[in-house]
Amino acid sequence: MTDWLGLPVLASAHGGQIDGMIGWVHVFMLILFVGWGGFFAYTLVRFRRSRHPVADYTGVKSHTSSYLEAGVAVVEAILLFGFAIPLWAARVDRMPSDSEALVVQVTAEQFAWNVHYAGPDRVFGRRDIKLIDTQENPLGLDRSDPAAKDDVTTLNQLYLPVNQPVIVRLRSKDVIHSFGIPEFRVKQDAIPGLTIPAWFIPNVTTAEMRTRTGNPEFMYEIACAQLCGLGHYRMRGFVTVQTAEEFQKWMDEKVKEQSESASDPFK
Ligand SMILES: [Cu+2]
Repeated sequence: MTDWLGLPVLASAHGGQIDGMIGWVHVFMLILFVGWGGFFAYTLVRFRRSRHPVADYTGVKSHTSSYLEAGVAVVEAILLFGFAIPLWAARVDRMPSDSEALVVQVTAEQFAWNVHYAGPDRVFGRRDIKLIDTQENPLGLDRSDPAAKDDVTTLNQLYLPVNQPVIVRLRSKDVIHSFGIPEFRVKQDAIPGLTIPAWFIPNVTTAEMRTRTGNPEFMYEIACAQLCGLGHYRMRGFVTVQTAEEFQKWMDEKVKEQSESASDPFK
C-alpha cells in the first residue's frame, strides 16, 4: 500500500503501522501543499496590481481562509492524536517483559557498536568501568563474575532470531549516537548516562531478504543516525536475522568459543 513512498523493504512486525503513518502524513501534506499553493496563486490574480492601483485596505471579506485554517488544524490534530500518539504508546507502553524477549545490550561508542548477550543463564555479567580496555574488553565485562562466564560479546555484529521479540538496551560511552535499522523501522538515540530500551520483532531472515531483494550480499545494517564525530560515516553494524535453530547454533558456538578462550592461559 505504501510502495509509492520508496521506503526500504519492510522486515519487522510493527513496521507496517509506521509506514501507514508516513503514508498518511504524505497524503495530508500533499493536500496542504496543493491547497495553499492554489490559494497563493488565487491571491496573486485576485489582488493583481492592474486591478488595484491603490492598496485595498479591506481585502478579502469572506471567512473561507479562516475555515480552511481551522480545517488544517483539525487534520493535524487527527494525525497527532489519532495516529502518532497511539502508535508511539503501542511501541513504548506495551514492551514485552524480559522473559518473553531476547534481551541484548548495545553500547555505542565512537565509532562502533558493542553487542552484549547474557548467554544461556539470561543474566548479564557485571561490568566495571575500571576493566575497560579499548582493544580487549571495550565493555569492561568482569569475567570473574559467575553470571559473566557465559556472556557473549561481539563488535558490530548483531545476530537475532526471526519472529521473536527483541529488546535492545542502548547505551553510549561518549556522545549521542542513534541506533537505526531502516528495514525494521527502528531508530532510537543512544545517550550517555541513560539506558534506553527499543524493541521490535524482525520477521524476515537475512537469507529470505537476499532472495527478496535479488541481492546475494544483502545485509541488514545498523546505521548510526546521529552525526557523532569524524568517523561517523564508518559507524556501521551488521544484523543477521536467522531461524531460531540457526541462532541457537550460533549462540552455542559463541559460548563455547568464549569459555575456551577464557580458560586459555596464553590468551
Ligand atoms: Cu555514532
